[in-house]
Amino acid sequence: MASQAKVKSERFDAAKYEGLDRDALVRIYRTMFLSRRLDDREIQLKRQQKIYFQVSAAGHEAVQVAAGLALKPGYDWFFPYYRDRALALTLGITPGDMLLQSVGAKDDPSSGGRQMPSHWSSPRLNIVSSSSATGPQWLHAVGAAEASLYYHRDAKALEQARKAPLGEFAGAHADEVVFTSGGEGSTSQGEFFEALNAASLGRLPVIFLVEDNGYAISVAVEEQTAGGSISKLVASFPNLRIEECDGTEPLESYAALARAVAHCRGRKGPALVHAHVTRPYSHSLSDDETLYKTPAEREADSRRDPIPKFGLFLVREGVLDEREIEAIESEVENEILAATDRALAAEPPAADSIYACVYSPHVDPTAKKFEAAPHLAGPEKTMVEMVAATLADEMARDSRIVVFGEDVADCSREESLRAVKGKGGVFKATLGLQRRYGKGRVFNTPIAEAGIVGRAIGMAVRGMKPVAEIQFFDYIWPAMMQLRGEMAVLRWRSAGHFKCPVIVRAPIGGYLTGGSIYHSQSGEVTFTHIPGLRVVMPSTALDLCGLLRTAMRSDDPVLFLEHKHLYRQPYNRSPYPGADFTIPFGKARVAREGKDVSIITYGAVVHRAEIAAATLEREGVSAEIIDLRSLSPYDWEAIAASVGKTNRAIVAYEDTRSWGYGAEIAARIGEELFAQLDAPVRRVAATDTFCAYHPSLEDAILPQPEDILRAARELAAY
Ligand SMILES: Cc1ncc(C[n+]2csc(CCOP(=O)(O)OP(=O)(O)O)c2C)c(N)n1
Ligand SMILES: [Mg+2]
Repeated sequence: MASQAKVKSERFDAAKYEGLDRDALVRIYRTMFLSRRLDDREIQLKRQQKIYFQVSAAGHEAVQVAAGLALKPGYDWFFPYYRDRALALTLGITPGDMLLQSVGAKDDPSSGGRQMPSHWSSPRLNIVSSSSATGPQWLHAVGAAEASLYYHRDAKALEQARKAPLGEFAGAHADEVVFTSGGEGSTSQGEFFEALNAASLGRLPVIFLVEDNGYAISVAVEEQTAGGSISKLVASFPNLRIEECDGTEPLESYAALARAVAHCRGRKGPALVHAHVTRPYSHSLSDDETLYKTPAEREADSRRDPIPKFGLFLVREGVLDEREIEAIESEVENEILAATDRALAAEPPAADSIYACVYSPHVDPTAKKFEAAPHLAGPEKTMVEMVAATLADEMARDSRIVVFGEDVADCSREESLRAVKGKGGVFKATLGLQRRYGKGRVFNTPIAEAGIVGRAIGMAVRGMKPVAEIQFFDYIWPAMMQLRGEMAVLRWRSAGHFKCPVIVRAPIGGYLTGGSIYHSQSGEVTFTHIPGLRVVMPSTALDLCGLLRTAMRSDDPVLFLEHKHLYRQPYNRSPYPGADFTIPFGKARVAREGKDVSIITYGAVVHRAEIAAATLEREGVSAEIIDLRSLSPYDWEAIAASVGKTNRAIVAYEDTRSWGYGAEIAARIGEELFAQLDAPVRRVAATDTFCAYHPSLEDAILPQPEDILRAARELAAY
């Protein structure tokens, strides 16, 4: 074979090779080989305990290199998964960068030693840091594609994104597309179907690459996917172009991807490429596939190994001879050797680096600059009216803001707007916004909470300011993976290269008389427990306005909790305080001054504490009420100052008592203010049950003024 004549460049017929020239064919071989040998090297390093985890791309290389060649790094956007080493190499991540992540080096450019190997991230190449979860990335790609179309329509929004922190990476090209990939197992997640539905509905330029190796760890595809084929299963999605290919064949894969890319660049809708690949190295080093795959099956797989197959093809076609193949391989070995030496000599991260990039280093929402005087004008507004008023003003100032969720628009059919009053949310919190700003900025989504938050993440990564609504806090749970595993973590896991300043508004809480189990939930503490996430919960219309605006002007993800019971109360109204009114996060409001007992509270319990305090006053006990309004960060100084004065503390909250928000505050008071206490710290909270439908049960379950009164009397008499 060595004697076979090499095809001279001038005689080379690219048309025979899907339009790829000789250099591209050689590059494919080299990159596939490099990827495989990097996997081999990592496996060796793991066995020597010099790295701590390994997951390989073995068997997937051909379709990945093909995808890299069909797309443009730094132009298109990429939301890949943990098996995409050959794709990452094709796009421009270097072997050196990869091995720095494997050893967890301080200079690991993807995560600074925070993420496992094979979790690449590069703002320069538009490769967005991924998590280890199977599925969330499908939705991020959808949101990112929505940003592509949005920026194309609204140049001012893009300009504002460019001026914002990390704005140097904001950009948009008229025909850019968004790529995302995953294994066939991860298509079983609801997030996959939510993503396909949204992409198909919006005709979004997303390429979904399913790398089907037939197994999700040990679960075979016929037990994973109804009918055994994901491309057949989703064949009826409108506007979705489907390509199926042998993902171990680079040229066939390239042709399939090129057609998918052309469909997306032409704005005809999304595309799904279903590539059949193999997985010769087991799921990861922690897995041994001989436990569940027969020798015959493994043997059949090995005959499909893309690397020897393509090497042989190139030699047969006269593109390379054996000597040239050997030269490429030895060059690759040397490159890996040098990169390994550098990685093994690299400095580990410093222990004190752990706190960097939990939150934005660029905007501090607790800063003094967010302290603003209200310029009250106009009639009193309820808390719910204040939501729409604040959003409306801020949307005028910031073109990057979009508002979406279930029912938030005024009317799905824009042409009907003239004939109807409009819905504007089930609580009317977003009433009139679509009428004013159009459907491009205020729109309904399918009932898919993970989809709402996942899409918001994709938009925020691209520099937009999504304000997503979860219709009831009780229904936030389908989005939990997106909130906890993605939104809150993105900045930290990418060592500050990506950010995710999404605002998630969620009406919360009970005292509704009939709200029952599924319309009365609290649960804020589930979220204050999450680093990286700000959690805010105003109890007055004025605070709502100031805090919501701060949320939109800050640079971190914010869970903005709006108490439903407080939406239309007469006692917390306020005239509009002006289009620049902000309140810093982490600053409590002293709702009532007192000297005998501190009631630390927030949300709907503030007013209950006020009722209790009025009775206490008549009994000669002066209660101070601290309305925290911002739950994470919270105002420890205000708590300490109050307890320092009264020497008695009650933490009153609507959530279930045990493991609740009050546990943390009470513990800290015990730890840091013990010497100043004249009585034990008391918690007043809901019973450790769910919230029931019958009003008498709801009364018994949720904390009432009498409960606060009883606790305060006991403490005063202690
Ligand atoms: C949400 C979630 N559930 C479970 C896991 C554990 N897990 C990691 S990989 C994997 C199998 C994924 O299979 P597939 O999507 O086919 O990708 P492959 O690894 O085969 O390329 C599982 C179950 C996870 N990472 N995320
Ligand atoms: Mg699989």
